[in-house]
Amino acid sequence: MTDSYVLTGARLATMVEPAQGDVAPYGLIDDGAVAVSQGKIAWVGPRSELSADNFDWPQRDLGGRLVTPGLIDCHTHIVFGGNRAMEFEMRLNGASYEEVARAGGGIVSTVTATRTASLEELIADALPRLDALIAEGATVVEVKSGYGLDLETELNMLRAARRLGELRPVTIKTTFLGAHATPTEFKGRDDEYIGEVCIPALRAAHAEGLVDAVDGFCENIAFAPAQIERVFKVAQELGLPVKLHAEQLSHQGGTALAAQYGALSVDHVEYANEDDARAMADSGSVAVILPGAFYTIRETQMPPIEHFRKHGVPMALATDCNPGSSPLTSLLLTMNMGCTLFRMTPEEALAGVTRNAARSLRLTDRGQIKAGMRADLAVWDVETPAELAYRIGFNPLHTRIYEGAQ
Ligand code: DI6
Ligand code: FE
Repeated sequence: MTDSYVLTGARLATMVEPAQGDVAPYGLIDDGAVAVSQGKIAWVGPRSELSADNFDWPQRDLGGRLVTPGLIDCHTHIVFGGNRAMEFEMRLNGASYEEVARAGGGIVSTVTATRTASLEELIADALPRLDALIAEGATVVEVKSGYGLDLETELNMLRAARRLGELRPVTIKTTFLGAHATPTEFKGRDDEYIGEVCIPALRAAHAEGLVDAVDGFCENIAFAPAQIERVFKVAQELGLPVKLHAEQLSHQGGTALAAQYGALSVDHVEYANEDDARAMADSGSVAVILPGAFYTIRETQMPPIEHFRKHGVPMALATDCNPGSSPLTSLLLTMNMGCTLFRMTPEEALAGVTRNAARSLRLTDRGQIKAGMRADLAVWDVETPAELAYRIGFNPLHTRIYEGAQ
């Protein structure tokens, strides 16, 4: 396609912020047009308002198809070595947690496989996962470290993530997650791990330009708020934004800590309470809802969606793609799960993988179809936006447009 063109015959789910309360659901424009130039959106509106003297560029009629912003997966761990199918099978054959652990299962096995893999292998293993996301219209994918847990492998994971963004037409945002777990060699010495490995690795990764944000896992099986805070302090000193896996399996107070540090997002949050929701509203943090993990571990505590709604906390939805608790590479299925498991509305689900996901990554030019934004778009063979969340295991993507190019 030429540099400048106009898409017509499009039903646009613009997903613009309903700030004035005068926007239709989904920011819908029924018979819309989008003018694209130099990879950016130059104009958006009803086709009837598009005049030849405005945008006299080649037109492409989309035959009434639905157009949304390109999808954004704002929480993934797609870079890792090996997989955990063996332990999945062992458990379903009745093995206990201890038996799985003794057979070398659990997060430790992924750490071993990730440390053993070369940079090229990490990239090659992650590509099919990334391609699955792209095939459903993803134009931005966040990728975390956290399966290296030593300096060199944490850096390698982030290098692999950056390389993915060069190999595919997609924006990769990298997140340092050194505080994901304590590796076996530091067993029972969490504080030493934070001081001797995690923080030096963060500094080294930042010095190499590999870090867009800093994350941690605040949980009784991972790190306490005081340990996470040590990492957040360094992030703050380096001028890096923070986010946190918090209140996934129990209430540890991670959300309050994250809010105190102005976190971009607090993720999982099944066990968050109304005070946490208030704190997140005050700090402007996005609640990243991860139904794939909830489903996989057969959690029963639902995230407090009502509190988030009541206090105006923006909600995002993401795959949490990881080999243990969420081997999921579909944002469409994630949307369906957000609706069916958590009673999110289809409009909240779509906002969760577009506008609010962009916000959780501090991407100010994505996630909405609006003049000035990047022309990252998804064209779907559906009539209504609710169809995206409604179907299970069906991919109606027609065309994906990345920075104006198809
Ligand atoms: N939350 C989770 O559910 C996992 N990590 C995290 O931060 C599980 C990671 C794994 O089991 O590999
Ligand atoms: Fe995660």
